[in-house]
Amino acid sequence: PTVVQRLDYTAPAFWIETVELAFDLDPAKTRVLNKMQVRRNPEVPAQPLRLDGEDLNLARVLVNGSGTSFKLDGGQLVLENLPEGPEPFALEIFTTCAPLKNTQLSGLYVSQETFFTQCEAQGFRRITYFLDRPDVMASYSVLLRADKAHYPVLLSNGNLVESGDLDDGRHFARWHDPHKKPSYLFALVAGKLVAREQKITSRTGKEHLLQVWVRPGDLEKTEHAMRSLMHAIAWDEARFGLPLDLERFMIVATSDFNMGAMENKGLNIFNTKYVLANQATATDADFANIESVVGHEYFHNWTGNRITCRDWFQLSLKEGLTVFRDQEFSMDMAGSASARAVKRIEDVRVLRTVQFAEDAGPMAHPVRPDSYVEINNFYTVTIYEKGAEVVRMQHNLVGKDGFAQGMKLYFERFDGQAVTCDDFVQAMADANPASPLAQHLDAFKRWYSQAGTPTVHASGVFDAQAQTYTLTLRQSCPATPGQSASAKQPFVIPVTLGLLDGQGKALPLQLQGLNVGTEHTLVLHQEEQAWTFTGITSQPTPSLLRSLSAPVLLDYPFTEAELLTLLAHDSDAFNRWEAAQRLSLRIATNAIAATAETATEKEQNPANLLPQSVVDALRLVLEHPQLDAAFKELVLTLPSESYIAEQLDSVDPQRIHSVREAMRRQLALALQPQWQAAYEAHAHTGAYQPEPIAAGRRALAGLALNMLCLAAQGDGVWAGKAYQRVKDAGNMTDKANALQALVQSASPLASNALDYFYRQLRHEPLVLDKWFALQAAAPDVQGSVLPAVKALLKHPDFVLKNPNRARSLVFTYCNANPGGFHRLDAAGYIFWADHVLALDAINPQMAARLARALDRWQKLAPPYREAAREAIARVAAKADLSNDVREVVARALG
Ligand code: HT7
Ligand code: ZN
Repeated sequence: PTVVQRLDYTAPAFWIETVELAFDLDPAKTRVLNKMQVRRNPEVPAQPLRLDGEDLNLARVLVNGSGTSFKLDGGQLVLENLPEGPEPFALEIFTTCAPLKNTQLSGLYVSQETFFTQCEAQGFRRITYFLDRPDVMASYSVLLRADKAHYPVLLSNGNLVESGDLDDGRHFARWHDPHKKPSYLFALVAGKLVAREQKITSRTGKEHLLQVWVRPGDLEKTEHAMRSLMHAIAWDEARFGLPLDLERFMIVATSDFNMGAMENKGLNIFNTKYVLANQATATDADFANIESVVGHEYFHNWTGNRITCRDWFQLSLKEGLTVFRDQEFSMDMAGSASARAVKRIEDVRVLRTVQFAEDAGPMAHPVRPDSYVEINNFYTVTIYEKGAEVVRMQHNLVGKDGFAQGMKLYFERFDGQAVTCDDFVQAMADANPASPLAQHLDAFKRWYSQAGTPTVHASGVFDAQAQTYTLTLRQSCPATPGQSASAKQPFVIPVTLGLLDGQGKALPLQLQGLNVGTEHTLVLHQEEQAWTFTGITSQPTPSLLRSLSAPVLLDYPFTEAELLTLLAHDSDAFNRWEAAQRLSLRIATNAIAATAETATEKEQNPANLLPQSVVDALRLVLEHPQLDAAFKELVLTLPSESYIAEQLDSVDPQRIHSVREAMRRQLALALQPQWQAAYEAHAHTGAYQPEPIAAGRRALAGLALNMLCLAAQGDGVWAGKAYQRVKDAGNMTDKANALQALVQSASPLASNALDYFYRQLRHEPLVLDKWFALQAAAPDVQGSVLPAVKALLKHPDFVLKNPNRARSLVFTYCNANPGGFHRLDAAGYIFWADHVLALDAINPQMAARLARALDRWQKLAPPYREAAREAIARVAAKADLSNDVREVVARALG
């Protein structure tokens, strides 16, 4: 397979100025006539025009109305005898494709008798021959023709120009997009759909029509998506002065979709999971995700669509920035400082469990990668989440207003263009010339070019006589594929900190005689630097990297007393949570590492791993009269098994599982009265509203019920209450939490409850996904999960071809149930390999995502390691593997 290199970028040899597409939509054979105005790029030496194409049947090519010679070369259509000179010429290409056979869900496909397109990153070439690259921006006019009875709604980007009836029961619609766009933003939809509509007037007095299109019957589940869209529009205008630039903005939902959603200009296409919600079918997390994904796609309208990427190596230019924007949107919508902190903790949890693991594994790559085989493999947590952290650091280095100024300059310079990550950060620095970002710009850019998670090693020295506290920070970054540790240069790392006195009070900070308040951001830009705080009269406790001010690991030898002080008193809610995580993480990793000979007395008694001091501190949090329920739920949740695994050099997944379970059981038993009180105080939240305070209360009630069922070993009164709640709960959050409590405590009532849930909600596809996922994540009592998963594969509601369903069962088992997946008999790995191969024949993008479940096999302890390697090798040995899967397994094997 061809490796694409970032440094090989050259401008296109031709520009495509206008595109007129005419579709005769037919599921078996759709005809596409593509008329383009093309001109040579005078800045590039003359060469043949090479148009991308994939899975197309070519019927005819005309240049200025006449037939012409052409070649087909490795999927590309090559035209050599084109008019000389700078004048545009007309190029017409007539092709057909087979949407019904398109199980990859890239290009034009059919889902539930409706046509959809997915063109990012390289799906447009599966619709017609084209310069399918993001720096070729054209004006699009689209004519759609289809049978009217089967496809009464015909949608494409921009504005509806004309529509009407044709012969033979067919009809047409003509759309024109007033904005130039790259081909990856093209979209069409045709089918039996209905819309929730909303007219809005922007601040400038312009009228806009908003529509959310769904299948008939789903309309009442669109209220939250529409409300989220209206909030997103208002937010972008208020925070960044970016208005909606379209008369009509449409969202369409489909149940067959490879990712979450797609920001096609004016015609966003969404996975139903991120559109459809009512209280009976969607949890609080679903409601929050809908708000964030609707916001994310809408924000792309400026960051991605108005200014797009020069090439796919710049993907984080739009994705990192847009994730940062959706995170800020969700925080602003959440309102209170505590709710903002909760959102930040949730985001950091994903970053640390998934992105840090990616950064430490075989698929590690810089935020702006240097090479790829299959671009679809690079829609990663590094591009998205780490990319967002890199933008967040810029935001923090220039300040909120400075960031808004930087965005303004970015749009003044580049609106309507396809640009690079460097262009963004340069605009940010130029708009803030006195900022630390501008001061350290070249070094800051290393966040885009160097992969790996840096560690900040911190040490502090208190000098009682001099009344000073000297903090020394040193940074290091491990080797990553293609980048040795010694070749890496220092990153620019903003470290936001405070110092607490013995009573946990924030100390005033003085640096070089200057008062800098009680919180300050140090900028570590060399390998090692030290700062001396003056006027410090007693040994302080440092609260470092507040709100995770940089995507780094912190190595500081906290004492238990320091962590308990931070947990009880830090003014930074994030670091309070962090202190609890550190306390339990340390206990878990020590217990996991302990052998029969080295184990302490506590470690020999797994029922008692957490010391009384930690249990007491957690009890205080749980009983705290002022803390929000959502925050309590986060503090009382132990670090996940995969996060614990990341801290270890040699991973025995079963050992991690049993140690964490022992700690969970200890917390369940030790805090039983407090769990009961928490449940009783929060179990009933009144009329359902998907807002952060009530959602936090439901989350804490859910955790409490889980713990109460666990403490009772899944039996007795609490299991009975949970079962009743599965039956009675008036909202999906409480119902799903109660079902989870029964399943996770392996209660004898779990099976009846699952049956009840299924019978009640079997007609709701998104709820069925939850039902499959709950079972795939169940505890592995006597090796029961894999047989249960295999039985569910045969369930009449299971469809491997449907990505949501495959994710709910197969991906959940392989990615989210380490205790069930990492079996001593290797049957989990065999199952994984079978399904990577089965999926590869249907949908390579999905197969490649599943393939990543064994990314970290090198860390596994024997016998898991060898068994996992064998399974990966079996996949790699398959002859006709897709490039997608081949790239992942080849990198895994090293
Ligand atoms: N920009 C969108 C990416 C996306 C995508 C990429 C590859 C294959 C299928 C896809 N569906 C959507 C989504 C986003 O980040 O907003
Ligand atoms: Zn995006």
